Amino acid sequence: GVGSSVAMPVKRSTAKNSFDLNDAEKLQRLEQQKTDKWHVFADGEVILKKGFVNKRKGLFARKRMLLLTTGPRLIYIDPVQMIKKGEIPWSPDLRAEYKNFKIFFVHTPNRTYYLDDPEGYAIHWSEAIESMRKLSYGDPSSTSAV
Ligand code: 4IP
Repeated sequence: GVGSSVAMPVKRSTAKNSFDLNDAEKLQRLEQQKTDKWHVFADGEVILKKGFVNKRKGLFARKRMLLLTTGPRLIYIDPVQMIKKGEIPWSPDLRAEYKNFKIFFVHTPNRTYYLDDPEGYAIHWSEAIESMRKLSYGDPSSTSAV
């Protein structure tokens, strides 16, 4: 399961995974989230996972706060200037892959994002993103398997 990578588990027997929030749960989570300093960047979505990552582009890496939210969205923020810098565009073709404990990639049709989690939770990130993809767009592997 994906429970280990999620901060706040959701108690609902019918949920496919803990990112699968119903409307009431979403409202409750949004209410709780108002005190979170990153809430203003979440565009009214529920933050499902957040953490500092280094995003490499060219020679340099920039420290960013990465938010995985409902939507789904992947938003990154400059934590010094407190400015939203961009988003990793979601599509059914997005794939997350981890290289090791610190390094993971997010592949999109037009770009691969090179990310590293200095705390060593790269696996959690890639699993959370993959879970969100399957929840949002379906799991191609599950139709043929089992
Ligand atoms: C920048 O390098 C930062 O890495 C930007 O990241 C990145 O934009 C720029 O790539 C890249 O040139 P410098 O800070 O050394 O100038 P961020 O936006 O997080 O600050 P994105 O957002 O696209 O990764 P370009 O190709 O987008 O300009």
